[in-house]
Amino acid sequence: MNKPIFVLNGPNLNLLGQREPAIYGTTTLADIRKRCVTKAKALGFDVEFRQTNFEGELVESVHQARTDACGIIINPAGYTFTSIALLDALKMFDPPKIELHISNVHARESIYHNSLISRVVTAIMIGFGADGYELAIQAMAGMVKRD
Ligand code: CA2
Repeated sequence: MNKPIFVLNGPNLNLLGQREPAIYGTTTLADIRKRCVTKAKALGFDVEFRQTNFEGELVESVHQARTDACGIIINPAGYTFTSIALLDALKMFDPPKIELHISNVHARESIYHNSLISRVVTAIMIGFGADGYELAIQAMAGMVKRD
């Protein structure tokens, strides 16, 4: 049995589905979690799904993933553009890692254009809305099986 896929979510994503539906859709994070678990199960994987509003907690989840996860899918939300601590933690995680954004960040204001973490991830999933999470699970399962 593979170790679980860690799906990590950063600040404010707990409010998904409650504001700005034109950008982020109407799906809640609880719905996304269910969809990830179902998709992963069909592919023979478990999911450890987390959300935090705290940078250090996100860093600690990445540390834990070094021993407990087969891969990381991470939507760091606002920390994407500010967190060197998260960048450093992800550098120390060797298995596959996917950066995910619900919205197409490149079609938005320039403050959302310069991800600090893109340079250290294996792949990026951007702009597919909530569906991106299931697509990322599928892609991650493929990468882990090939490893
Ligand atoms: O598109 C994404 O997934 C983002 O990572 C979301 C972040 C934003 O800073 C990134 O540029 C792109 C913001 C998350 C804000 O969460 C909300 C939750 C509910 C309603 C509105 C925003």
